[in-house]
Amino acid sequence: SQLERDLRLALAEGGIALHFQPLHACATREVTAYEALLRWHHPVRGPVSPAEFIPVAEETGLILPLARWVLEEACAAAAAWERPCTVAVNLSPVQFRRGNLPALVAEVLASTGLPAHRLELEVTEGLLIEDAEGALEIMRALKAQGVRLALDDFGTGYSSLSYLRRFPFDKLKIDKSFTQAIGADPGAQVIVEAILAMGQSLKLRVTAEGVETEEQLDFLRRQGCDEVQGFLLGRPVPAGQIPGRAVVTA
Ligand code: G
Ligand code: G
Ligand code: MN
Ligand code: NA
Repeated sequence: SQLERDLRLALAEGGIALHFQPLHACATREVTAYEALLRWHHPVRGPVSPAEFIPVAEETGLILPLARWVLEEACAAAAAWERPCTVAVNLSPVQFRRGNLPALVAEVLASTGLPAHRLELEVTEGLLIEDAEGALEIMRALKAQGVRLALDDFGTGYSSLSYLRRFPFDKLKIDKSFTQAIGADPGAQVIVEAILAMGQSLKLRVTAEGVETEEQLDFLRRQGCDEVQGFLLGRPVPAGQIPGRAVVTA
């Protein structure tokens, strides 16, 4: 397709960028991590959302070189940040099926010098359902390297409590559709409370995504949520806007 050809060209010629959105400790609002998010400014169409081009990249196999570029960029950026916080990177299920992910992660950590514990990999529930055994093996290999694993968009898929117990996750990210219903939809609010209680009993950190109001933040803090992410506290920004480490010169 035309979109595929344009995407291939953009990847080769630097038309694709990573932006970073902060995650904050719920209690103090301190930045704990930044999530890397792909941005593509198409020369004719303008900004194209990853929600549109990631599926194309997955169908054509372009996702593998694209995902390698994302991991390298994100880890190199994080290694140069003034504050040594976590960088979160979204993964595609295709990387689990044929990406040799543990080897890629080891290679990129070594080449960028980023300590493994500062890298958090986000996966979605679909992955766990497609090929649970294969995914589990790869996740164990990643955990053995010391990277952290987060389950993204939690609540929108089909995963059950047994998935949460079986897979070595460190964190759950509550999908923004639930967060945004806080204060508006009592049904969704009950789901948020249940996810927080579940996370606490399974000793998982819980991040709420899509926090847009002080009311939502207040509710989440009172319910013991660990972390928040959303337009209220910070939008995704270009890499250059995050303070870098002072370079020591002789
Ligand atoms: O940033 P935005 O809301 O436009 O992202 C839309 C979707 O694209 C989200 O589901 C997000 O997880 C996904 N996405 C953004 N960056 C990446 C990336 O680097 N890799 C993968 N696999 N998905 C990404
Ligand atoms: O699927 P994933 O959770 O990785 O997608 C994250 C996406 O959510 C990003 O593209 C980001 O732009 C978007 N996002 C982050 N914070 C907010 C928010 O407060 N409100 C809305 N509507 N979208 C958000
Ligand atoms: Mn994510
Ligand atoms: Na999400």
